[in-house]
Amino acid sequence: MNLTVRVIVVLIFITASLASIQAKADGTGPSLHNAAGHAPIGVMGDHMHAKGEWMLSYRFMHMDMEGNRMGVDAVDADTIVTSIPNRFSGRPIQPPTLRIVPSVMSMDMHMFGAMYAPVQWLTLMAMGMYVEKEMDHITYMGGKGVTQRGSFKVKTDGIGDARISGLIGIHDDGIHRCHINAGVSLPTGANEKKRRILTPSGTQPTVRVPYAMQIGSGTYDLMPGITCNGRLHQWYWGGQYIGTFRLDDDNGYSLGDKHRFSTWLNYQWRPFISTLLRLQYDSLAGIDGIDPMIAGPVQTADPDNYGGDTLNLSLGVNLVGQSGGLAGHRLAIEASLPLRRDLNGVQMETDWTITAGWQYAFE
Ligand SMILES: [Cu+2]
Repeated sequence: MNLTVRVIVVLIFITASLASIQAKADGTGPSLHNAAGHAPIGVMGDHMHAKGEWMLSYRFMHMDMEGNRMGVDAVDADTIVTSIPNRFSGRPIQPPTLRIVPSVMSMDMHMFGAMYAPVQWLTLMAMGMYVEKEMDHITYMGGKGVTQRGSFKVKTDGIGDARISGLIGIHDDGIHRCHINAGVSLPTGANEKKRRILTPSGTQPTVRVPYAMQIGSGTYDLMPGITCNGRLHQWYWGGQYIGTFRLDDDNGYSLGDKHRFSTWLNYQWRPFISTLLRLQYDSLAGIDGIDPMIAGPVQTADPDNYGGDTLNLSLGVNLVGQSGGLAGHRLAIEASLPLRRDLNGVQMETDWTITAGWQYAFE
């Protein structure tokens, strides 16, 4: 993102935040104490709290990827290593095409959150996370052909990027409620992790792993957004936009800006249980720049093989405790499947994601 666009985004963000502070929200709306009063657990910053109310939460997210795709079409490993050019070709020992292919990847995220409303129109939110990633690779022998040399696994883990947000109420008419999400992401996650790999010539050097296997973005990100919820009888619905705009770069690059649109429908069968349906559309730009320490005949080392558009469908269940020791506790689960993926370059494809979480609201 160029500087002018960044400045404009920052100005819009500040103006919207200040304007919304004027329009203080008040009154009642969807209640957090019913199953219908919550968005799917995969949505962050979906609700505000009443003045003086706290919430602690833990979310676990698992993402599973297998196989590769170019644009919207699947592509197999033999085709990748015989036809996709290696952008580092021409440097010492770099073959003309890719020779290492990621086959399976999984990511686990443990997210710890806290929310507090110091006043009725503002809820503060902080989130920390611990991330674990695993990627299996197949290494092909030498500079050409489809003979495999072997396989290797890369594992990375660590504290991810921290997020701090203010949720500012801008509208409440008893049925509909809207707030601004004013968030920042801090570069607390590592982006210089090194691991041992297997090269086409059979050596096993320890190198800086590609962007996909790093834990943090390396950058300060602005995360502006808007969320609206509505409720009528047993039905609850909502929508959210959250952007991620990289404000700087680190090690010569920044990850792509992201736009995420989510919309959900929630039906409450009993006050303690509801089922949910959600559509999520993500538009992620490619990596801007390049880390000079990341190079190799593998798709993940090339910044052009990042970003794309995905549309996911999710199903979820919310359970909210109604009385006694269970009051204020929510347990929820959400599973997502991709409906459409249009990826830049050649990339692994996400097959499914599951998010489970616990939230506890108290005064
Ligand atoms: Cu909350």
